[in-house]
Amino acid sequence: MSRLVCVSNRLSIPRKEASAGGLAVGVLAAMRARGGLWFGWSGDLVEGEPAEAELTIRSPVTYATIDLDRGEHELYYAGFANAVLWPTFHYFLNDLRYSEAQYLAYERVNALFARRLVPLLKPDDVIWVHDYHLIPLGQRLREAGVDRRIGFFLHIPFPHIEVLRSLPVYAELVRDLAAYDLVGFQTAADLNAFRAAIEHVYGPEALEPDGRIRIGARRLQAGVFPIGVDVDALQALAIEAQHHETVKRTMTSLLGRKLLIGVDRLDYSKGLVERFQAYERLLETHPENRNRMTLLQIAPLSRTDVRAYAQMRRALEQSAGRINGRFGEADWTPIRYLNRNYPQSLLMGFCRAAQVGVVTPVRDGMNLVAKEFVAAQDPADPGVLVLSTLAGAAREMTNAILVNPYDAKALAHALQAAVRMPLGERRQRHQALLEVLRRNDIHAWHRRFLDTLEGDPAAQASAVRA
Ligand code: ADQ
Repeated sequence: MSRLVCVSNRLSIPRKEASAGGLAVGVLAAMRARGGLWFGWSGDLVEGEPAEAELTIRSPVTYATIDLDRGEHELYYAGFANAVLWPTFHYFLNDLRYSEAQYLAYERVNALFARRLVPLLKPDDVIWVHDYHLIPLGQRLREAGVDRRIGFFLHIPFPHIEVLRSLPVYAELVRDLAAYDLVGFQTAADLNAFRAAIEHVYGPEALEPDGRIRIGARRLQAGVFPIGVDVDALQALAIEAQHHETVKRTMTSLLGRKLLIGVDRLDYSKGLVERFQAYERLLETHPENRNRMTLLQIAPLSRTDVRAYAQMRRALEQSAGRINGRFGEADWTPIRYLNRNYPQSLLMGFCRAAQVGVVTPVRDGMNLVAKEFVAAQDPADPGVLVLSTLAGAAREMTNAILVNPYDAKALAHALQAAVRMPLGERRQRHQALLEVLRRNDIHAWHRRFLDTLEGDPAAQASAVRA
C-alpha cells in the first residue's frame, strides 16, 4: 500500500496544543489508521523566509511542520482564507472584503507549502490535501513535477456559482481544484455546485455522462464523502465522563433543571446570535420554562484577528447579558455562556447529561457536534437533537428536529418540542440517528475517500451513493 501524505493548514501533534476544530479530528483518524506523513503549519510565526520542515515522529505518524512569516500569515490566514473564502463559501457576502494583496499572499503560502513538501515525498505516495486554505496546493505540486494521485477534501460548503462569482479570482480557484485527481465534498448539494462551477469555467463538454470531469487530456473525479465521528470511542468517553468531578458539579448546580447545550467555535456561521434570540423568545412565550431550564453555551474564541468575529462576540455578550438580566433570578442564570475550550471527554460528559443538543448553524459544511451529541447519549434515556436545516449534517440526520435557524418562532417551538418529547419518541429517533452515524462513521469517511482516490471501483460506487 502506498504511503499516505495528508496536508492541512494546522495539524495536531499529540501533546502540542490542538486547535478546536473538526478537520484535525478527521485527519488524525485517517493518519492513525494508516500511518504516514502529516504536513502543515507548526502554529509558530517567524520573520522572513521559514526554514525547512521539522520532523516529529510519533509512530505510525510522522509530523512535518513549517513555520510561517508573520506578515504572510496575516494576509493568507486572517486575510484571504478567513475574511474572503470563509464568508463567501458560507454565503456571507456582507463580510467579504477582497484584496489582491491577500490573494497573492495566499498563492505564495501555497507555493511555499509545495516547495517544502516536495523534498519529503516518495515516488508512490498518495497525497490528500485538506480544506479551503490549500486549494492551489495541488496545482503548485503538479508544476513541481508531482504526478502521483492527489486528492482534495473541502470541509466547508461549496457555494452556488452565482455566489462564487462574487470572488474576482473564482475561475482561478476552480482551475486549481481541477488539478486534483479527486475532489471530495460533504454533501450532494456541494458536489452539484462544484459541477456547475466546472461547467461555467470549462463549458458543458467538461462534464462527462459517467460523472467524471474531463479537462483537456486530464480526467478527474468529484464525489460526496460526508465526514463522521468515531461512535464507539465517543460513547465510551461519554460514559466515563459522567463520573468526572466537573460534570457532576455542573449537574448538581442545575438543581434538577433541564439542560440545553450548545458547543461551537465562536463563529458567525454557527448561528449563535439567532440561537440566543430564539431562547429568549422561548422564555417569553412559554413562561413555564423560566427557572426550569438552563442553556449552557460553550463557545471558544476563534479567529480573533478577523474583524467580523470581534463584532459578533460583542453582540453575543450583550444578548446573553440582556437575557440573564431580564429573566434571571438570584439562584438561576438562564444562559451560561463560556468562551473556553474543554477536553473532548468533558464535552461528551456535558452532552450526555443534557436533555437537548442545540446545533443551529446558519450555514455549515457538516457539523460534527451534531453527531457527537447523538453518540454521547444514553440509548435508554436519550436527549433530543435540534438541528439546523442549513447544516450539512441535516441531509443525513433526518430524525433530529430539523428547523430553519433564521426563524426564531420555529426555533423556539422546536426547543419546546424537544424538552417535552416523550421517552418512546426520543428512543426511536435516537436509534435511527445512531444507525446513520454508524453507517457513515469516521473510518468509513477516510476509507471511502482514499479507496476512491486510489482507484478501487467498489469504493467509487459507494461514494456516488453516499
Ligand atoms: P468546524 O467549523 O470547526 O469544522 P465542527 O464540525 O462542529 O465545526 O467541529 C468542531 C469540533 O471542535 C468538534 O469536534 C467539537 O467537539 C470541537 N469543539 C467545539 N467546541 C469546543 C470546545 N469548547 N472545546 C473543545 N472542543 C470543541 C469544519 C467545518 C464543519 C465540518 C468539520 C469537519 O466547518 O462543517 O463538520 O470541519 O469536516
